[in-house]
Amino acid sequence: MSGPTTTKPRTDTTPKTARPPLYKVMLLNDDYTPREFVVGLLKAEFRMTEEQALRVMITAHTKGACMVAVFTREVAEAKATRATDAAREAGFPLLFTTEPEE
Ligand code: TYC
Repeated sequence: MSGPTTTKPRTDTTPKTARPPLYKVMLLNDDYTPREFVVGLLKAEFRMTEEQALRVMITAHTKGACMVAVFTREVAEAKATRATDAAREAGFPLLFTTEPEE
C-alpha cells in the first residue's frame, strides 16, 4: 500500500449509543372522576403545575384522552399503575394507560 490515507465521511445515521424506545402515559376521560381530583393527581404524580394539569385534564375531558408524559417503558408503566391505583384508592375509575410513542 502506498499513497495518502483517506477517510470516508460517515453516511449512516446509526447513533453510537442506542436509545430505548419511549412510551406515552395517557390519561383517559370518564364520567365520574371529579375534575379537581384529576388535577390534583396530575400535580402529585407527574409533578405538573396547576396550569399544566388543568390543560391536560380539560383535553382528556373534551377529546377522550390526553398524553401526560413520555418515559422508558418500565417507568411509564410504573407511573401509570401508581396513578391509577391512587385513583382507585380514592374510589374513582380514573385510568392511565401506556402506549409506544410513534
Ligand atoms: N369527565 C370528568 C367529569 O366531568 C372529569 C375528568 C376529566 C375525568 C379528565 C377524567 O381524564 C379525565 N367529572
